[in-house]
Amino acid sequence: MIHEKYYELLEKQNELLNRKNRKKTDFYNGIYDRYEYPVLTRHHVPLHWRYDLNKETNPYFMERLGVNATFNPGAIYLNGKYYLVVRVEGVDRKSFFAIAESDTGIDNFRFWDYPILWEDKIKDETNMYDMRLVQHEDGWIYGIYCSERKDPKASPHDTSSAVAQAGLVRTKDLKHWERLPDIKTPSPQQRNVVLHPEFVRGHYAFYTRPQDDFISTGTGGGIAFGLCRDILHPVIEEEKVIDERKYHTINEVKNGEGPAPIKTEKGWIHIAHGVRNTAAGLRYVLYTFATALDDPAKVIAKPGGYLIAPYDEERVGDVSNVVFSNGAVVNEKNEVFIYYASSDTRVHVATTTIDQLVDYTFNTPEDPLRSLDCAKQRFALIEKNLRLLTDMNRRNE
Ligand code: M1P
Repeated sequence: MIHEKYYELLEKQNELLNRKNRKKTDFYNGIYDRYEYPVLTRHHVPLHWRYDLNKETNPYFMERLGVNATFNPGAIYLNGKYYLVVRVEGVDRKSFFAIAESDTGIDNFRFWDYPILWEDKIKDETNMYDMRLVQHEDGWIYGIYCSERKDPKASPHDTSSAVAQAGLVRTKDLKHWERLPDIKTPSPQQRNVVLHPEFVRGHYAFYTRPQDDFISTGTGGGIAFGLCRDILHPVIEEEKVIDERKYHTINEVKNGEGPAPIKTEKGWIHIAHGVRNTAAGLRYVLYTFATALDDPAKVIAKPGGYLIAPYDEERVGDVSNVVFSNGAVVNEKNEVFIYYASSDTRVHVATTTIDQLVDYTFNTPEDPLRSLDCAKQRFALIEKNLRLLTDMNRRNE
C-alpha cells in the first residue's frame, strides 16, 4: 500500500515542476538574461528515487536515499528538446548522472524514470561528475566526465587523497551508453576535459586541464589543447596550453574549459571557468574567449573579466561563491542557453543569442593586467561617451 504522505508531497512537487520561469526584471547587462528560479534543485528529483513508497516497509515515510544537490549538468539540444545530464549528489556524497528534459530550456525540467547506468568497467572509479556532452561529427554523442578514485600511492592513514582522470562514454540516444577507456594524457591528473565537436586535421581534438594534484593544478598552466587519433584507445600525446592562467586575473589560481565550444561565423566561442583565491576561499566565475575557425587552438579574442559571477542567492551553497558551467546549447533560432550551477548546489540558466555572445566576446576590451592601464581604459570610454553626450546636447539646443 502506498503511504498517503507520498500524494501530499507529489502535489507539492508538481507545483514546482510546472512552475513557469521568468526573466529577472532587476538584472540587466545587455549580454544575457538571468531567470527568477533555478531550473533544477534537489527538490526536482523524483520522490520515488528518495522514498520507499510502501507504507508497510516505510511507516514513517522516511527518505531512505536522500539527495543533497543537483548541479553541473552537461547539455544537449536534440529534436526540439533540451536535455541535461545532471550531476545528482546523494547524501552519501557520491554523484551519479541523470537526464532531465524540458521543452522550453528554461523551466519544466523533468527527470527521466531512472538515472544513467553503463557497464562497470573501471573498478577503482569511486565518484563521477561534471559530464560534457558533445555531438561529434563522427555521429556519436560523447560524454567526458571526471572519474575520481582513491590515490593508490596514498599512505594507509591518508583516506582523502584522490586522483582525477577523464572518463569517456558514448551514446546515440542518451539511453544506451558505452564506457570507453579513460583518456590518457601526459598529465598525472585531469579534470574539465572537453571534446571539440569537429575533427581537427583528421584527429579527435580535446581541451584538457593538466594538473599535478587533485585540487591544485600546480605546474599545469591553464586550458590546453591536444589531438588523439583513435577514440577507442584515447591517448593525447601532447598538451599545449592555449589559455594560460595569469597573475591578478579572474583565473589566477585555476581555469577549465566549460561546455564544448560554440561555432559562430567569427570563431569558436568558449565558455570557461576561472578561479581566484580570497580570504573567504576560492571564487569561481565564468568567462569567454574565442579561437580561430581554422585553428581551434589559436585564441583570437578574450574579453577582460568575467561573464557570469555568483549573484545574490547564487553566492551561498555547499561550496559558496561558485558558478560553474559544463553545458550550453544553441537552438535553431540561434538562442543560446548557458546552464550553470551555483555554489555546487543547484542549476540555473542564462539566455543570450549568438549575435550577443559574438559581440561581447569580440568587442569587450581585454584585461590590461595593471590598475593604471584599467583606469586609462575606463577613462577612454568615459571621454568617448561625454563627447557624444556633449555633441547631442549641442544639437538639441
Ligand atoms: O567546487 C567548485 C568546482 O570545483 C572543481 O572544479 P576545478 O577542477 O576547476 O577546481 C570541480 O570539482 C567542480 O565540480 C566544482 O563545481
